[in-house]
Amino acid sequence: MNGIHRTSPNILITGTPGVGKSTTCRLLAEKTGLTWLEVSKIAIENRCLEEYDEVYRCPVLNEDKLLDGMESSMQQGGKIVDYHGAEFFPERWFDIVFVLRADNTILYDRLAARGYTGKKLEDNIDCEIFQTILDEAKASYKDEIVHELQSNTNEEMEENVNRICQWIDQWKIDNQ
Ligand code: DAT
Repeated sequence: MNGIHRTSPNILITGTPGVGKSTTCRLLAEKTGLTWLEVSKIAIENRCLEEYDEVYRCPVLNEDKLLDGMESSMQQGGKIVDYHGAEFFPERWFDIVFVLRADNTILYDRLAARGYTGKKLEDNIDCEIFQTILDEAKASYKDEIVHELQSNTNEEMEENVNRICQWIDQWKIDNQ
């Protein structure tokens, strides 16, 4: 099914908070003209956040409502989806999945700079150490479409963006 009805690919950019998803997606959208969809923002705009989880100090996401709201947009293709999770999207939505990774100390500094503290900071660092999102992506999509990319430095970010742009160009040639 993947890609058959689309003239431009759908890409999932995932990874622990702070690994560089937003920055990478912004650059990619500028370079390629594809549309960057920030799932966390869509969840707020479409009122998909429900009761509050006291332990994690964050609202609970109504996944079905979120997915229903994104479906027609995803069917059009040409979307770069940015989310810190990989498992609840329909597999058919994506032509490729990139999991951004960062070293723990670098990630720690980025999240501390963002104001994360205590359990929230520790949980996110653990998430990266245990490669939770990479495992989630591998469990949710075919192995051959899941790619891990290091995102510690600006040079690596630039390389990642260029690599994804090349992949998009090739996809368009292959799917004309
Ligand atoms: P995310 O969207 O995954 O939460 P982000 O794009 O907001 O991450 O990045 C968090 C911060 O880290 C931001 O200040 C930019 C910086 N950053 C991210 N990736 C980087 C990289 N590869 N090199 C240097 N800085 C990076």
